[in-house]
Amino acid sequence: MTSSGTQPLVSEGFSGRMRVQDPALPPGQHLVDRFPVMSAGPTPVVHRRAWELTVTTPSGRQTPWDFAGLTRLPVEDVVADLHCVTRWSRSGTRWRGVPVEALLREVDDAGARYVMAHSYGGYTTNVPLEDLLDGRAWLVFDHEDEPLSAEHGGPVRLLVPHLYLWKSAKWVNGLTLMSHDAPGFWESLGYHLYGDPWREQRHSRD
Ligand SMILES: Nc1nc2c(c(=O)[nH]1)N[C@H]1C(S)=C(S)[C@@H](COP(=O)(O)O)O[C@H]1N2
Ligand SMILES: [Mo]
Repeated sequence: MTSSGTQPLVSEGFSGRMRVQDPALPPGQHLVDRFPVMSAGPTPVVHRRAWELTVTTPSGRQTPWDFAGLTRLPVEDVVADLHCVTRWSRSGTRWRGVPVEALLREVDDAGARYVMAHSYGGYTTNVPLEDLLDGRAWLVFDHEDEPLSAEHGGPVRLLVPHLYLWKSAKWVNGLTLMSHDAPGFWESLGYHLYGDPWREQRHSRD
């Protein structure tokens, strides 16, 4: 089986199993058209008006944000490829949100090297602080020109597209700056602490 033109080199083959690696995708990933919902628990329903997020510094100082405050920050349109550790990827997904940097700029991050993202419902995931800076991570609230649906993390989710998608915390409600790294929910269960899809950092020993 072959594919050509702009079609990626993904072949389902007659067995439905054979896949040719697409050089535009991280190793072991294949493209899907639909947007799967991957949630470890029930979907919290939080309205934009009720949404709150707390930024906590290493010294314990807290800065609260609400939706109106978030959207007063510079809003950006983002096009990103998504890579889930369960091996599906989506290319060219469109989002609107605020760079995480814009929130962190307002706080004293002295001594901070890592961030724990917290979600409504208790989900957590850890990311190095520098990975949230320089236009590489956003707090997003629109997807494909629509308000982000609850099942995909609305009203606001973290988007860190250069890491596996489990790092993109849905229903985000906290960013805690830390001096040392610590595992979040999936990382405590054996997922990689960093999660670079291009280096296939799926599990802690990868
Ligand atoms: N709060 C929260 N965020 C989460 C999850 C979750 O269970 N709870 N699942 C993660 C995982 S494993 C993936 S692959 C993506 C899935 O996002 P989607 O449901 O929009 O596809 O969300 C990530 N963020
Ligand atoms: Mo995932």
